[in-house]
Amino acid sequence: MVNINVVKTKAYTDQKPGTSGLRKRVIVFQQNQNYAENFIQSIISAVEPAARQDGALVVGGDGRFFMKDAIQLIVQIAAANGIGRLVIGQNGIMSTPAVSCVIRKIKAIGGIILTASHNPGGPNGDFGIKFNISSGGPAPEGITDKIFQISKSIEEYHICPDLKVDLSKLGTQTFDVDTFKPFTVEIVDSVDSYAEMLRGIFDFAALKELLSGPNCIHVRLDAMHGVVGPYVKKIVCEELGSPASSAVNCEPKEDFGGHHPDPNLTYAADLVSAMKGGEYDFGAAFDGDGDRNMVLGKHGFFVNPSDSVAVIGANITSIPYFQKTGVKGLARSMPTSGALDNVAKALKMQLYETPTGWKFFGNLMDAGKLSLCGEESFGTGSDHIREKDGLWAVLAWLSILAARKQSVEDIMKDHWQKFGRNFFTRYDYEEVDADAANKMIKDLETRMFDKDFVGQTFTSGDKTYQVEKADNFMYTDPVDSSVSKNQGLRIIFSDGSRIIFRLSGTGSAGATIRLYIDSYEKDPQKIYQDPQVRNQPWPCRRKIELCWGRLRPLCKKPCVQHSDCFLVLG
Ligand code: G16
Repeated sequence: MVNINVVKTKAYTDQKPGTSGLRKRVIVFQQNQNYAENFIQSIISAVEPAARQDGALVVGGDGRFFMKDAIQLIVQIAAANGIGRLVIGQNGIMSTPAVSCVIRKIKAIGGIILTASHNPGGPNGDFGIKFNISSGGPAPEGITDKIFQISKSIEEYHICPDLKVDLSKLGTQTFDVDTFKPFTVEIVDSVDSYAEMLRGIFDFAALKELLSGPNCIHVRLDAMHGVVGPYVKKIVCEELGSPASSAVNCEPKEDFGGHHPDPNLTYAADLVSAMKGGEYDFGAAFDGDGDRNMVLGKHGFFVNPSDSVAVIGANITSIPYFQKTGVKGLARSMPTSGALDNVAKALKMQLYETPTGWKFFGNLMDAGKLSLCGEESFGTGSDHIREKDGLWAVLAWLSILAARKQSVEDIMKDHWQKFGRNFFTRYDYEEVDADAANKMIKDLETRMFDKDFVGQTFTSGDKTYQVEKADNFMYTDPVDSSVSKNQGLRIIFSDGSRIIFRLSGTGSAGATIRLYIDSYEKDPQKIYQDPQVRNQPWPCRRKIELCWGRLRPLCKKPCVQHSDCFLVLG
């Protein structure tokens, strides 16, 4: 018989889940007494007691430092709170999309994912705990608010301190927990259910031909020592026949090899330089927990994530899943470029614009309104699960390559010729003082709401932009009518070009200001410009840094007071 202890604890005030779960430095979880215990108890307390005994929770993580300790705590606290069954990936490993898949497959009441996504790991890095609901998607705001409220007033947690689970042993372990009926822990293969799901979505025979047939292409998939490694090896190499050498950095590591597991041009620089050599036709990188992806073509041709989802949308019939389900609608997060809108318009599909955060797509999918969606932050996915899905995106692109028999670059250029191009760039100002960042957003909002602002024109090069609308994005969910306010400041010009400012919800220290620029071009002579040059926010960028970075005292006014800060397009 396993005993339950009731432990008195002191509440913390900072356990508010961000865009996707609670993310903090590892030392915050490690050094603050009961910090992890409190949050895990708060998550489980948010699950109705009546749903616990017959319910299962899926648990998995991206392999980062502190994950195994957190899983043992989840086991002990779940048992003590009457959860009937836990399903855990072997050695704790399970990608975020795979957790979503398993929650849906076994009809679990939810899942807990241990990840800080693309943030660095190791003892000095970040850790995160995220709760997903029975649909397989991240908990919506109503539930994360409830968890936060509980965490602010928690006085005790329940735990079975003697209960230890061997995470390496596949199979079911059963425990007799005091008060409750047997508590079972099932350790499952991390890849099996997810691979089975992908077989039902894609034409594996066509992909096998593409990756290992007589006219095969050469791919390089870089897991950045995150959780996707075992998935790439098993699905892409073992099953689809790509050589073992195409799987790079595929051993999950607690510190991601000392790097940021962030699939973008900065942090996946090794992949970019390997691709430049011309040996590979297709390259991709994934983040720590496997939900983000970056796609590259031969010689390192970069596919912007906002374009990536648009290309998948325009070629959606290359994917058997959508031939069966039809296309119910498309969606993008607000800051994501309007490339997908152009596809939706041309193909007469419904397009939804949601706030940043994958959780906002879930309601639309559950209501049968949404099939394909994407975000500028390297997230792409569909209603096959309720998380973005890095490997799914790669197989989607490979399906398009197989069907069109063209290179990535040619597919992208054809797309721009047909739909026009949205030049998209994003600038991040990280770890700035949180109060100063909030003040900057407030000051900017005040200026944007000035009665003379709408209608003003700004000229850059041969282009003139007129402000058509300026607002703080507010979203009313079309399904449950819930309202999410203050989702980012938008300056929208009459040709659809946009400048957006918002504060990130995924940082672990201070604040991160994001500046997004999306400018549309349909002149075929101009669609091949470099977006970094076209959307250069200099000198705006420098002024933001001067104001809100280390040199703040040099500039007393918010930088947005300087009129040239708005001259960022062109
Ligand atoms: C999370 C969310 C995404 C969001 C991203 C960036 O991704 O799931 O929907 O776009 O954060 O959010 P922010 O701009 O607030 O930092 P992930 O991969 O970090 O879990």
